[in-house]
Amino acid sequence: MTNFQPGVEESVKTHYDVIVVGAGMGGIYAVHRFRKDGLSVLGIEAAPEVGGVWYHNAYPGARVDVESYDYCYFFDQDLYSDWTWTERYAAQPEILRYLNYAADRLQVKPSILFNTWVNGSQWDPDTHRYVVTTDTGKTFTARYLVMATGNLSKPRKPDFAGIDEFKGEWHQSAHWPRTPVQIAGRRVAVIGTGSSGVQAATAIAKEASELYVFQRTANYSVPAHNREADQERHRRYSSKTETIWKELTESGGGIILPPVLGKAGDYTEEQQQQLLEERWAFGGQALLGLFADQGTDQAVNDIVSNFVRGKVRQMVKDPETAEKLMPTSYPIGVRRLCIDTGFYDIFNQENVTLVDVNADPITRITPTGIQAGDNHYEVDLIVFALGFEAFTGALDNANIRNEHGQQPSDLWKRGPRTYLGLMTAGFPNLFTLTGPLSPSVLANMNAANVQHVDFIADMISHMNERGLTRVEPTEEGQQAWMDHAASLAKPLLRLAHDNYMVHVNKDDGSRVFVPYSGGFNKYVDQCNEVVAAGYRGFAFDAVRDEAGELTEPVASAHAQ
Ligand code: N01
Repeated sequence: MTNFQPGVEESVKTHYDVIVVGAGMGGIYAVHRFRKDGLSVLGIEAAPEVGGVWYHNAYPGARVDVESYDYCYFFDQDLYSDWTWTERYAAQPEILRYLNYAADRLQVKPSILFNTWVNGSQWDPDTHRYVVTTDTGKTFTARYLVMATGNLSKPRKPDFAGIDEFKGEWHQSAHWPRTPVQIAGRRVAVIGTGSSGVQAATAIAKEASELYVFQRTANYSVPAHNREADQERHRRYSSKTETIWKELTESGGGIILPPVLGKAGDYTEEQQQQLLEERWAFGGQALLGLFADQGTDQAVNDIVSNFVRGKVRQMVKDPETAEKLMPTSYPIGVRRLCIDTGFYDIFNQENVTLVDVNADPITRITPTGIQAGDNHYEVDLIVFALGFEAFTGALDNANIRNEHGQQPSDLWKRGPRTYLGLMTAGFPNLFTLTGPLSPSVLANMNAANVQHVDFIADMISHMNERGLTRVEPTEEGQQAWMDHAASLAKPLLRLAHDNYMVHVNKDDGSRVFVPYSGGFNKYVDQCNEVVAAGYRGFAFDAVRDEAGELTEPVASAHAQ
């Protein structure tokens, strides 16, 4: 297969204003926005087509857990209104179609080099450019490097003993093959019960002859109540995309959800239960934003956690299985809430067995199945849904080096350090979309990506209008952001519980909560304040000649 989409081959040149790595929802918008600003842009994508995680996570049952109407681009009214969602929570194939639709409409594909891995990015301090190399042997230079590679995009590899001897088929949920995988009539194991495992198991249970769900930590899951898309709502949004976008940026998660209803103590016990029932019936993330103090007060959190445990007890007929499925090791909302479409019900099916990995640890994969404790489970197919090397995995892949030969993760040994989640001190002109210390996994990824790209594009325009060629956070600016983010995370129950969102320093037990926890709305306000204060916390410079004069032309205004 060619590495070039039609139109690229003729136009490929070695230097660009911006290289955007990754062609998921962030990368697609980035290529569009930078190009619209009159910049020369090259997108580089490892996959043969756009989509990013929505290309790779093609496992059965994969579906968005933010309502479809909110999970799309709002910057172009026609782009919004000309698309029709079929489901309230779109499934992966539909999202991939949507992203292709957007990429085609915006005509970004010709600016993207597909089937190409970035395997090195070296900052050149003399020219203020990155030298970007690829696995196809091509080298490019770019003034700005924008990593649209996602924060949950490098899956953890299964490293179980014996895996190479397995005679059946195995796949990772996050690297699902493009060729159909037979499920019907086969004995299947799903290992992992985070959002991916819960979705995969629910879908696989419908077809497999036997399904073994290997659970290490029971997670809270609430029903999506997925149904046909609300076309009236879509029409309403279509007629006022700017207003809806404003609402998203004024919301805590970049999602339109029922509002927080004050503290739990404002209500009687009976009212609390009534409200919980209403949120359960609404479905999805709404349960997390009910009481203002459920994320900080253990007793209030218990009310919500116990409510969900009660639901599990009602839904799962076998009391022993129900007990194992009830999360007890952490408060609700501390880890990502799973949003399901009948997950608990599958355990009432004859063909589904829950395997408690804590009671019976997986000791090895055998040629015919999985050995867990004293039990051997014969299977034909294993699905690994083991999570991701969150936040840093994809960045490390690109082998980005500053002038001292360091990668960002070399400076992040005690937890990621960034300014606004967008840049990290020591790495000029390198931008990360949905990076650590931005709302990232706590916000609608689409909204966050668009906001980040707009911030970066405006900053580049600001620089071009002044002949500036280098930007980097100051140590003080970055530290102030880290302190601000840490102070917001400090009272949260979630800081004390291990999962991919918390970086724990083993020597002193100190913890960094990696996403920005102040809410998408507060984050957007902070970004706007930084800009209004003349890009407070950033230091700019320019390539100068021996006489100290600027060498780059000053752009009068950016193109439209
Ligand atoms: O990954 P996870 P995920 N033996 O890290 C288990 C987003 N997402 O891919 O909890 C046995 O949550 C591990 O066990 P434990 C969303 O942001 C969104 O499911 O570590 N088990 C856990 O159960 C989500 O938060 C959607 O004890 C092992 C599981 O593997 C994020 O992606 C859909 C194990 C990993 O869970 C990650 O979700 C899907 C072992 N050796 C994902 N190692 C949407 O709907 C790990 N596990 C948009």
